[in-house]
Amino acid sequence: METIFTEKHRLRDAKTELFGGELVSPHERPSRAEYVIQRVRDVALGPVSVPADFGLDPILAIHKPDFVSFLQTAWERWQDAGFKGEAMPTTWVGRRMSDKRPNFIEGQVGYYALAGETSISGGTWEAAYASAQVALTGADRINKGAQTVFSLCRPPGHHATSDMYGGYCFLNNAAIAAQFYRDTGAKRVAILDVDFHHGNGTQDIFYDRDDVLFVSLHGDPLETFPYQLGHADEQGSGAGEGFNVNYPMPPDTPFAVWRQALAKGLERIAAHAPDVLVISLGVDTFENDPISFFKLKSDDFTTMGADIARAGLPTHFIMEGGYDVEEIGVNAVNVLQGFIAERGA
Ligand code: OKP
Ligand code: ZN
Repeated sequence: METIFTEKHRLRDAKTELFGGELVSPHERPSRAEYVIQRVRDVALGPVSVPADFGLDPILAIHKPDFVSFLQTAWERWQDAGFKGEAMPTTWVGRRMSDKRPNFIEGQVGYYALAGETSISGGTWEAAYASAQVALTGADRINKGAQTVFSLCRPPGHHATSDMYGGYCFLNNAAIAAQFYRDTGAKRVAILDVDFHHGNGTQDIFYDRDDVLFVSLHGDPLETFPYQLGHADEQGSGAGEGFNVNYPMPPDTPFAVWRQALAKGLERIAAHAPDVLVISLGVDTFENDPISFFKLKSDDFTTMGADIARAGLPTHFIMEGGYDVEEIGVNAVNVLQGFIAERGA
């Protein structure tokens, strides 16, 4: 299996995350990707390639132009305003308030943030852009006939909506790849999100569409981030009715239970008969993840990869979360090795 990776992910290196009322060193840190690429090399998973540049157009097919301009300029404008720390929201578009976009950067940060933990720092846009290109390059490989590919994206993407960032995400890499497949000939795409957290951004982007099926397994949003989306009764709207499938699960869910939801999700995906399957691959379902509450063990990730392989579809793995940093390489690559054991490299 080929891995797409760029060192440009290091440009996303914020100093602060708002966590429990403190500014802490971010859970989503550069060493995450380094542990994963090291493991890819240690087990000789396959070739590692740098991404090509597909430009802004496939990003703008998902994200609103004003949001992209905001991400491109936010750090500079925040500094120009004289603020000393990293850019973080202090205001919100609360219930029954105006949806008008403020002019001043402080107000714009609040306008475009869906959560407050994620600071914008120098290099964030450049890394997010490169991460999207890693996803697009993977999609291009599948389009050229690869059965599978691993886009080692960082920063992650599944919380980002068409016009909001947060939850460590800026551009929705999986959604950008899925739309790229549609725009290059695929009739139907399925996205399976196995990250511990609900992929609220991906759900929101495709909620009224029947061409991109979204299936997500995640911690019950009544108990964990992103809190305001991911319930089982969110099934799509309009033409998209029935094309959004959520499996929220409670604290301490073990793999045996999680795997039953995976089986149901894969059945729904088979019924959709997609041309390609995109996996939002978070490994924060791990038992020792510091911010999550499922109980998967390292070997379970191998089984997960084999289960996904048996769907028999061209499969594009896109890296999302996983914060037990020293184990993230083993756990993520276990999924890929489980896939290969079933289907070949
Ligand atoms: C990004 B991805 C923990 C608060 C953490 C943000 C989580 C973002 C997860 N008490 N909030 O892995 O889905
Ligand atoms: Zn997550």
